Amino acid sequence: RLVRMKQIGVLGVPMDLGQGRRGVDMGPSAMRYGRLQEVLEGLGHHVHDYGDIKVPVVESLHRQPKEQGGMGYLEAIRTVCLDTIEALHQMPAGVFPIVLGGDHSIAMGSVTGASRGERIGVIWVDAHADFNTPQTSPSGNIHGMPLAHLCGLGDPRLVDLSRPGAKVRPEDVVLVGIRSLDTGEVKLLRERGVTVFTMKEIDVQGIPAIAEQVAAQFDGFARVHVSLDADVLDPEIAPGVGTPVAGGLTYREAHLLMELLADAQIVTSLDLVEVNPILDIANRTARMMVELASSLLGKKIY
Ligand code: 5AB
Ligand code: MN
Ligand code: MN
Ligand code: MN
Repeated sequence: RLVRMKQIGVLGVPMDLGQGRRGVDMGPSAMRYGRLQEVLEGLGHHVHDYGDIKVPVVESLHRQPKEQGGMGYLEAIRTVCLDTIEALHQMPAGVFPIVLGGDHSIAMGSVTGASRGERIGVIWVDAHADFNTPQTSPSGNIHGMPLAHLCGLGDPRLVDLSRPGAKVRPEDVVLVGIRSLDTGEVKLLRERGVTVFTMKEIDVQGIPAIAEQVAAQFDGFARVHVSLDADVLDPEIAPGVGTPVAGGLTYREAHLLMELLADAQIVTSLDLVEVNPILDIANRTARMMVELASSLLGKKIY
């Protein structure tokens, strides 16, 4: 089958405020350097790069200590997410947005912006669920909280971005590749009825069966967003991440998931997040993310 040509809008969000390790703000540069635009144009798509959202430099901000009730850089993250939503709303309807992180806290902006105020399915491909609230978080790092906030749980300043309340229904969320959960997250995910495919399910059922269930769940949805965290990949093939967890997706498992989602023709927007070039080896992780985007966007070798 021929690739259906898309208008793709690339937006960089060089955010590193959601976690403690420096370098993840360079993710957008690394993926652009990894030839994202050329690769997608090579598939026949039209790509427009909207540049980067402005993110304050960490040294210029005052971090409130956790014990004083502060949550790191919450206000700055909130502003960046609002700007991300605005930038996505500026893209013409029908454009397929690819949002380049940055740490995963950007997804509160990208998913909200991509939803354009309507129902959206979310496929969260990650070693982690990112379903902590400020109350359950063991680290206080906001990159471990975006999905909970999208589902309406946690700090109202992050829940009520652009309009009050949840942006995503928990039953419209599927997690894939999970292998590290905090106690509070397990409880919340169960209570809210989120669909969770851990690495165990991937080992037992295989990617094809899981991709089929995901496609069935989102059949008929006008909008489905894939949020791809580089740490879902095995650290052996994707060393450039701040929170590596052993036992991740292999090269082929990750590509097959993207290829089968492409075949299902359900996905309408994408995040590529958590690439940290400082921790990487010769930009391997960024290039891997570019290749995965290419598989999701219809690359066929035969
Ligand atoms: B990532 C942890 N659950 O909340 C926490 O990389 C890790 O966006 C979060 O998936 C990892 O700090 C966030 C321990
Ligand atoms: Mn994540
Ligand atoms: Mn992760
Ligand atoms: Mn991470």
